Amino acid sequence: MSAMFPTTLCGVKLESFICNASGPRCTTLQELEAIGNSTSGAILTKSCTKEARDGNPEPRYQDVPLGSINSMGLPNLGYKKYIEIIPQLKKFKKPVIVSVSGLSLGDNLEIITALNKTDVDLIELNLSCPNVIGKPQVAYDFPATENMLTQVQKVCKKKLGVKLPPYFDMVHFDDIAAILNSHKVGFVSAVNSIGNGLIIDPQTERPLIKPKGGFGGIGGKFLKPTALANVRRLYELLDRKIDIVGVGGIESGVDAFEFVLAGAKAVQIGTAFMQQGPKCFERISNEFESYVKKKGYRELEDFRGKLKAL
Ligand code: OXC
Repeated sequence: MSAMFPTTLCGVKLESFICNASGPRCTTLQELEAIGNSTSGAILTKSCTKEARDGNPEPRYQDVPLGSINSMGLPNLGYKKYIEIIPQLKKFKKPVIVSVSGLSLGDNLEIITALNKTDVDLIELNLSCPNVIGKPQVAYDFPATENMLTQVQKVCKKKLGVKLPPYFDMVHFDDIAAILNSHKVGFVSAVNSIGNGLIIDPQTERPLIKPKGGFGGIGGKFLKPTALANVRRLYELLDRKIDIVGVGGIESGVDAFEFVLAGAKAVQIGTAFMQQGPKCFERISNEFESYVKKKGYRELEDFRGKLKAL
């Protein structure tokens, strides 16, 4: 195993800055243990809700040459189960992060209050799932996001991060950054999939996935430029005390390098992890190591955020 690049997220130490994204292969204890046994810098769970969910009807995930489309609909074991297995996950001696995606403000408050009493290291509050039928993405509604964070910070005793959707307008970057800067947020994970894309199979004349007439979250290569732009703009706008985790289309060491250059302190792997399994963390880490060594860099802080101007 080659050298890993350590980092911190709100003061919590990660042996490697390359971690799994919430979503693929992180729902069951077995899947989470496989992440524990990999070089992923943390174990991040599937977003949990108050009750267990089966999620949306299948087919609900498809790979395509430029990435993936999914409309999983938050299938998960329910937060109580994740609380029960935290002690087993802590045995891997890496930070355990629970992703929380309650279907209402009240659900989020209940889940976070329960997590306060556990050994979880960090909470990632997912305000950006595009696939729950009838539920808009909270983080596209700025007053709702403001209210959510105000209420959550009243109860949350753990270090809290927020999983953001991709933003596409400069004004929206300003709006979300102002909200995040005025609340007790320790990190942001930018970004979730691009919501409500449609991929059609011209042969069968049908969409690739079943839920919502084929509309789903777009991940992988399609997403990388948008994700990089979100990381970069948030790096410019957020108070330095808010760490940024880059996620969106990272499949190589060079991709990870670009995210750190844009300002990310850690990166998460979604589609590539889904496609390749837990070995992808070590491969991306090795590629990253040889790339930055060639450049003469020794640690992330040598180049983090230092994107050059043209
Ligand atoms: N983003 C999420 O936040 N959740 C999942 N898909 C996605 O793209 C899901 O469960 O649907």
